[in-house]
Amino acid sequence: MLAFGSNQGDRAATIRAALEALDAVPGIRIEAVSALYETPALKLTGVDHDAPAYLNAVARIHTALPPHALLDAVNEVENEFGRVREERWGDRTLDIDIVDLDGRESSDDRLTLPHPRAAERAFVLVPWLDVDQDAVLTGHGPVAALAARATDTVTLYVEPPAQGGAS
Ligand code: PH2
Ligand code: MG
Ligand code: MG
Repeated sequence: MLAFGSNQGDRAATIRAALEALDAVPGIRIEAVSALYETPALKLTGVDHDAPAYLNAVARIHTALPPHALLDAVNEVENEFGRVREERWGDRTLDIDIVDLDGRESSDDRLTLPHPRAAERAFVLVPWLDVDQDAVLTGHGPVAALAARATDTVTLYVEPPAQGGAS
């Protein structure tokens, strides 16, 4: 499972384009995508209602790539969409996190699986339920139970209609 977040620029367009770019990588197939959710920015100091809100989504993938090759591909797509690594948890055009890879548990200096903070983030758990109601987060239990406990708020995002066109 991959999680997408954006709180800068055209958030929905960026997430959509990133999904397409990843699906085009040999060895990665996007199998299912959640709805988009609008979520207040979570900073190291807590929820920051003054920062631009995020759009978040998750995608179920099938991949033939080993974890670090997948991470390389994900980082490349982040860079392609203008991600600049500055402040930790700072505003960003695109963040893609590997949340879970077939229940694998591993950790090194580049990648920890499952994602260490996924268990308490409604902005990951709620969209995850869209693509798999029975999902289980390795080491933490059913995603539905975790989502019920998470305290951050997520709102289903309905895209504004395109301007112009036929009337
Ligand atoms: N990602 C972060 C930090 N804070 N807040 C929201 N609402 N959504 C995110 O995806 C997010 C965040 C670090 O990756
Ligand atoms: Mg993240
Ligand atoms: Mg990240």
